[in-house]
Order: sequence, then structure tokens, then C-alpha cells
Amino acid sequence: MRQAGRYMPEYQVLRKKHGFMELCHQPELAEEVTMQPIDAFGVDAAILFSDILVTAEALGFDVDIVESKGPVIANPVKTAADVAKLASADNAMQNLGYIEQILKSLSARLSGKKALLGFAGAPLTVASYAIEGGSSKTLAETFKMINQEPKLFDALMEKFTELTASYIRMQVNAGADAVQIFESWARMLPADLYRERVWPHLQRLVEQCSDLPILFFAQADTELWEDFFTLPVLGFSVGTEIRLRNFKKAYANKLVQGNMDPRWMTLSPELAVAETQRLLEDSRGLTGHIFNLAHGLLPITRTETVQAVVDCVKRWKV
Ligand code: 1CP
Repeated sequence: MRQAGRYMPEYQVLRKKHGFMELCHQPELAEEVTMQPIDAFGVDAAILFSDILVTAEALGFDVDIVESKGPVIANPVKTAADVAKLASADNAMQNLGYIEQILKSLSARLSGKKALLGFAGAPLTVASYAIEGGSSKTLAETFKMINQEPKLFDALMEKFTELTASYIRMQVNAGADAVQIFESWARMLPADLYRERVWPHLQRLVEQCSDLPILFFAQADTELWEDFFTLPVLGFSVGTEIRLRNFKKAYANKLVQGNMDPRWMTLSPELAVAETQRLLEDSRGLTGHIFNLAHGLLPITRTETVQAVVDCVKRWKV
């Protein structure tokens, strides 16, 4: 889950001086932001500071993160010629060489004392930005392309699938202890359409990485989660829609993380700690559990609440 970011004063200081993509691109800055939550709260894992859209950028999309608007892509895909113009996966991997450098350096810096987590967007989630031209509340352009221009959609999805498989492998080779795949926008498509048109690409990606430590995150309804739970991955990162005690009954042998609603982190330490204890009680008996949020931290998060929750988890006796 996003752990650095807009709620941290240390981040805001840097962000005032640098554009978001600049923070991602410059190894020293990206490393500094990655380390901020480790230094501030003593969490057990460092999450690479980057964004899922760096793969789109490496293929030739013009990505910017605009204040109060979020991600914007100036040259979205409209036609087959737009897909043909994109970089090859090999060239895109060269463009992502800076991420390899950042991970290697972070891995040396953490020297096995803290876990290092990489991540990548799933093909649909990243492709949706490339089709919509930025954030979309409806994914209407994506829905249109899937249904009216299936070949164009497949060509774009294949491009992202191929690149993302190489990108994940590179992250593990460069020192990431696990890599999380984000399928944030699965819930924007009806389950049947997702199964028919998106699943084959996702499955190909995950199968190409089945020898690697992959965590899979999605925002999806419980129906689609039943499919996701069949993916050959190390663990699942669930939202608030799946209670840990139900997970325990159905998927006893799987590793799970997530589940805590990030809005608790905007409340008082006492309220958030009570919820943390409830979740930890619920997690008893799970084969593997990484305490984590269901989604990224919100800008109005209270740092003293984050600290209290981290301390509570660290003191917990399984
Ligand atoms: O300073 C700012 O204004 C930038 C805000 C921000 C941050 C801190 C963006 C723009 N991206 C990030 C970093 C980020 N994004 C991380 C790094 C780890 C960390 O912060 O510790 C990660 C893991 C992500 C993942 C990400 N980006 C996802 C998947 C997770 C999710 O939220 O479902 C998605 C969908 C994105 C796209 C994106 N980039 C930025 C924003 C605000 C968004 C999402 C919302 C949108 O589409 O508007």
C-alpha cells in the first residue's frame, strides 16, 4: 500500500521542490522518500517510491501527476497506429533502468534488516490510464475499446503484459523481496467481461512470474476474488470486502495482507489501535498474515495514529 506520500510532512517538503515524476526518476530522491516511513515509524518493509504509471511512461506515454487532478496522460491510445508507435518491451526496459539502480541501492542500504517491496500495475489498471488519458471515475473509454475495438485493446494489453513480466523479474533480480501487482480497477468492469477479456492477459502475466514472490492486490467484488484466489502467487492483498475470519475458513493455506480500512488512520490513535487489535484477533490461525492497510494512506492521515498502529502491531504476540 502507499505508505509514503502526501500525509507525511517530510514528503511535502521534498514535493514542494520537485515534481512527482522527478521524485520517481532521480535515484537519490526516490530512495530518500522510500526511506521516510522506515525512519519515521519503524515499519518492517520499505515500499519502493514510484508509481504504477512508470511502465506506461517507459513505453512512450507522456505521464504527469497534476496537483488536485492526479495522473494525466497527454497522448492516450486512440488507434492501432498509436500502439504501433510504442517502444518495444526491450527498449522500455532500458528506459526503466533507473528503477533497477534505485532498488539495488535500497537493497544494499537495507542490508536484509528490512524487507524491500517492489510493485507494478496489472495490465488492465495501467492500460486504463493509457486509454482514458488519466484518472477516470467510469472507465467509459476503456469499456468502449474492449467492446468495440477488441483487437486494439488486446494489442495494448499484450504490450503491457510483456513489459510488466520483464519489469517484475528485474525488480526481484535487483533486490525486491516481493513484488505487488496492483489490479485497482478490476471493480470497474462486470465480472463476466473481466473474465472474458482481461483475465487471459492477467493469467499470462502471473504465470510468467510464478517462480517469483508475487503479492496480488485488487479492488474487486467478492465474485471476482474467487477467481483471483486461484492465481499461482505467494499471497493476496485484500481490501475491506473480505473479512480475515472468512478468509481463514476458505483459504487457510494462503498468505494474506491488507484489510485495514485506511480511514482509521485519520482518526485518533485510540480508535485506530482498537480496530488494529480487532483485526489482529481475527488473523489468529491464518497460515501467513502481513499486517497492512486495505488501500493507500489518505492525505488527512494522522502521523501519531500511524505510529500507534505500528507500535501495536509490533507488540502483538501471535
Ligand atoms: O505528490 C502527489 O501528489 C502524488 C500522489 C501519489 C503518490 C504518493 C501518486 C499519484 N502516486 C504515488 C506513489 C505510489 N502510487 C506508490 C508508492 C509507494 C508509496 O507511496 O509509499 C504506489 C504503490 C502507488 C500505486 C498506484 N498508483 C496505484 C495502485 C494502488 C491504488 O491506489 O489502487 C494506482 C491506481 C496509482 C495511480 C495513481 N498515481 C497517483 C495517484 C494519486 C494515483 C491513483 C488515483 C487516481 O487515479 O487518481
